[in-house]
Amino acid sequence: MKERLQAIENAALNQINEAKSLEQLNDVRVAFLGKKGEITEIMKCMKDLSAEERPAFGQMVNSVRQAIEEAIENTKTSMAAKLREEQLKSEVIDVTLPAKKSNVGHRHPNTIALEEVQRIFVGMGYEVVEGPEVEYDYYNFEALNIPANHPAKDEQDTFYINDKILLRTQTSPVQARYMETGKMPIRMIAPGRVFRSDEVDATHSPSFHQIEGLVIDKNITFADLKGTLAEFARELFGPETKVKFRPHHFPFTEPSAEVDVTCFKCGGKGCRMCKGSGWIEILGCGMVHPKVLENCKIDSNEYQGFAFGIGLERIALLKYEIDDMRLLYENDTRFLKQF
Ligand code: 2NM
Repeated sequence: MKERLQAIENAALNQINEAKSLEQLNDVRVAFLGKKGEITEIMKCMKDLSAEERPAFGQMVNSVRQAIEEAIENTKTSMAAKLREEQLKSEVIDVTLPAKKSNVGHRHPNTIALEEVQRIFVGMGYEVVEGPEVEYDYYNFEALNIPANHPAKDEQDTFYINDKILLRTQTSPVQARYMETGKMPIRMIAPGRVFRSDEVDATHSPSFHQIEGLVIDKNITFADLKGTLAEFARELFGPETKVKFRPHHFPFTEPSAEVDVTCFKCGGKGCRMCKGSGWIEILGCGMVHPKVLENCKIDSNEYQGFAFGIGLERIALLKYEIDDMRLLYENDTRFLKQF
């Protein structure tokens, strides 16, 4: 009996030694310690032994079982360690390799110009207000005193969604909506994307950006308009900048004007930048038409105001001396990086 047990132990230890994988090791465990394994089998001999022989036999079997279990456990541990080592070797990371360069982006010239304009007006106490790009015909045209037969309303110039809904052609509908709320006084700018059915060229795009301003209060005059825009021009183009108001026509303002500034490049002498005139046009403006005030539920006897509209791209092109608007939309990083 003793010899048989010893033979079982030897055989088991041999097979454990030879096992090449965790699976094979498990097979050995089942063959010797499993429910139908050799150890279980030999335990059945117990019944043939006398009561005196049984404890010694039981101890022997247990010590063989323990030896096998231990051997399996140890082999398992060393196999796992070896496996892990191989895995680490195959997944080696070279920490001395230079890191991938991450490209930090930078603000678009439009954004830089917008933030500059916003900074100036916020500094004068203006609120920045946004509104929908898809707008009612009513707010885009009718409320602003642009009649149904006005050429701007032509399908040639405006993107219509249907009879009543369109892509806004200006940001003044934001101001019409704001006036309707009845919050007085108003000092606001409305920046945002606008749409006009234009062919793309160096100075036109079907989608561009505007910043429109609006001030409504008691006793607002054209002098307030002039002073405000002159200060704006000086902040944007430098303290020596002069402004010139040329009479113009807009349906939503009366009187209306276009504003030129002295060329920031030549100071007014005339150069390539200002095409020799010494002046550069930068915006349109005027006193808000009483009809617009009434349309927006404001008593035009009590309140007056002025408004202006600035093309953002125009300011960006001027400030950064870019000669083609398309460059602003191509998003070639080699170009954008320069500003
Ligand atoms: C311009 C020129 C003149 C303008 C008018 C209004 C409103 F909502 F008060 F009627 N907002 N913006 C305006 C006036 C815009 O753009 C060249």
